[in-house]
Amino acid sequence: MDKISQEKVVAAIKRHKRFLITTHTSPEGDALGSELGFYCLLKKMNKQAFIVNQDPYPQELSFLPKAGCIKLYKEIKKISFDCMVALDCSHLSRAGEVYRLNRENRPVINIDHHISNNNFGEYNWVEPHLSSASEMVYLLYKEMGVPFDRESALSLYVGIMTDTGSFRYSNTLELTHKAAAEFMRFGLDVNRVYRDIYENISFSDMQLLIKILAGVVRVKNGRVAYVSVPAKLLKSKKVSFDLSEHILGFMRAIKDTQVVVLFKENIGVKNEIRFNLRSNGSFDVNKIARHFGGGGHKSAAGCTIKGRLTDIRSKVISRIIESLR
Ligand SMILES: [Mn+2]
Repeated sequence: MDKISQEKVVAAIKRHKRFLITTHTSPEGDALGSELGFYCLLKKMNKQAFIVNQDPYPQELSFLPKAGCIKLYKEIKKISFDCMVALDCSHLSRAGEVYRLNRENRPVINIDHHISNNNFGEYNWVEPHLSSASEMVYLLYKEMGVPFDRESALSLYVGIMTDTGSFRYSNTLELTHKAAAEFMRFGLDVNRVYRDIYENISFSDMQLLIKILAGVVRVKNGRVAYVSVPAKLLKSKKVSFDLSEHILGFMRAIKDTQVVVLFKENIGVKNEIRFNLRSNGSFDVNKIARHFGGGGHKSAAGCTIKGRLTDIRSKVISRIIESLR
C-alpha cells in the first residue's frame, strides 16, 4: 500500500470544497460504484460534488443509488469546481472529453488500480494490486473515519463485485472480503445484486451471444481463443458491457486456454476497434494492450485503436503468439 500517496490524496480532499468527479468511457460496475461511493463520501463531509461522465451508464446498473445524479458531458456547458477527481482511469484520456471542463486547470486527483496508470494527476494514488477503485474508496472511508451507509455500501459492493468477477479472480484479497462483509451489515441483498447484473440478459441478447460464441477461433493448440464482433452484428442492438464480460468469461472457461480476446468494431465510429483481453493469470495481457496503446491489468486489459478489424486482429494475435513462445 502506498500510504504516502493516500495521505496526500486525503489532505487534498480535505482542502478542497467543490469537486468534479469522473471516470472512464463506457462505465461499468467499478467505474460507477467508485464514483457514487466517492460522491457519498464528499457529501458526508459537507462538500459539493458533481459527477460528469462521457457515456451513459448501462441499464442493468440503473439500480445504483444516486445514479440519477450522474450528468453527461454533452449536457454540461460550464461547471465550476476547485478539484477534479478521476476514478478507475489509467490515463486522463480514458475519461473521454470530460477533461475539457477543466478550463481553469484545477488540480486533478487520480485514484486508480490499473498497472498501466501514467500518474496524470497532481495527486496520484495508484494501487495495482487492489481489486478495484471501489476498494480504494472503501479504504478512504476507513482512513478518514467516515461511516458507510446503505447507499455507499451498495455502490462500493457492486464495484468490488464486478471487478473481481464476484470474488473469483486472483485480485480478490482478504481485504476484499473484509470490505464486502462490512457492506453486508447494511442488509444488502447480494443475490439480488448478482442477478440484476449477471442474470439479466434479454432473450434477444442471449441469441446474439450464442451467435457470437459460435465464431470463437482457437490457435496455438487452444492456448489462445478469440472472437470478433463486427458492427453489422450489433446494429439496432444495444449491446452492453455486460455481454462482453459474458463472452470473455465463456472463452476463458475453455480448458487449457491461457489468453482470450474479444474484438469489437465500434458502432458509429468508422474504422475504430475495441479489443479486450483476459488471461488465466499466467500471461500478462497488459503488455499486449500497452504495445497497441492501451493498458489495464495483468489478467485483464483493453485497447481502442484505429484501423480495420481484420488487420488489427491479425496484428494482435501474432503479437500474443510471439509472446507465448
Ligand atoms: Mn476497475
